[in-house]
Amino acid sequence: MAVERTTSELAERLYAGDKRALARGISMVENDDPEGWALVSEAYPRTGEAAVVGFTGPPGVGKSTLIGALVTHVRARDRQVAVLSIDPSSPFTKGALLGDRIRLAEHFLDAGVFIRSMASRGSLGGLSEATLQAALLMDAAGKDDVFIETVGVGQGEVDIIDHADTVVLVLMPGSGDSIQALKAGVMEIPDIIVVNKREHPLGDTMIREIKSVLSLGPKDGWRVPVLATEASRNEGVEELAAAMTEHREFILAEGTLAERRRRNLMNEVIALASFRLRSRLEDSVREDPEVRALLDRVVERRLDPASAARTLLERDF
Ligand SMILES: Nc1nc2c(ncn2[C@@H]2O[C@H](COP(=O)(O)OP(=O)(O)OP(=O)(O)O)[C@@H](O)[C@H]2O)c(=O)[nH]1
Ligand SMILES: [Mg+2]
Repeated sequence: MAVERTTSELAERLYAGDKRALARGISMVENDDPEGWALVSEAYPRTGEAAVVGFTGPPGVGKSTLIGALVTHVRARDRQVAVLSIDPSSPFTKGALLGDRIRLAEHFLDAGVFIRSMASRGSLGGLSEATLQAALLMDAAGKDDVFIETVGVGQGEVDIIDHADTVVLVLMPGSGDSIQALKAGVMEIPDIIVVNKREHPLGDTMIREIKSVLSLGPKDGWRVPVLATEASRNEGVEELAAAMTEHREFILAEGTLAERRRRNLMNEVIALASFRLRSRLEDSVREDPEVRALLDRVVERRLDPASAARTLLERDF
């Protein structure tokens, strides 16, 4: 007889911090498996405890190395940690995951560390959806810290960052991408800015440039610190960890954390609902002759697009 595994059994294992249960739950949500959604729904009341930090920045600036160093730092304080790296599957970052395996290698065997990568565009029609579910499961599994890594230069990374309590923008000196990120208004996003590879000759210049851009305006009363690190030698990592803690304390004290989470969760519900509506609509366009006939009438100029859309929305689908 096959062993029956109910969602609840899986949930119990998840709460106990079982890595395999967590891995399985994440795979289920990644594959849009209803059991995965049931698991998240069961585990949801247990979430909200983890400190979720998003790390974003151009390819190759040292995000993974920095996260690896931070993992060591938080483990020394006996905190449980999960790392979620979003693989953008871009030609520029080919091999990034293999690289992460190496950079995070020392942590793979640690029972207190869970490391997972996810494709940025999954079956769920967007990165944020599966990512949030994965982060929730990590939270429910008792992780104190959840670090999310995502590559970004412009606006694309904003949605993933929407799930973080604290956003760390990582840049490096002498990189066109980093300068572009500075100019692209990415400055609106971060709570902390890190210039990694600070040993680079242009390190100080970069820091000065960032500070002058920042002086244009504070963010919600929080002064965005600009830190310099050399992640590969563990330099400046203590200071970064301290800044992360300080930011968390600040948003907790100011009530910004609650506000931010409320906004993010509302956005999430709307995003989920829109995504589901959209796929139902697309299904009906494919499968429903009435809908196809409606679209044909638009093509034949007998019905205008807005009226057709209104008719579509009035239907039960
Ligand atoms: N010189 C120097 N090299 C570093 C430093 N930190 C990381 N590196 C190196 O920079 C390269 C890229 O580091 P990663 O940590 O993979 O960078 P990443 O931002 O995660 O890269 P992607 O995930 O591909 O976007 C690796 O070869 C690291 O060893 C640093 O402080 N100084
Ligand atoms: Mg990386």
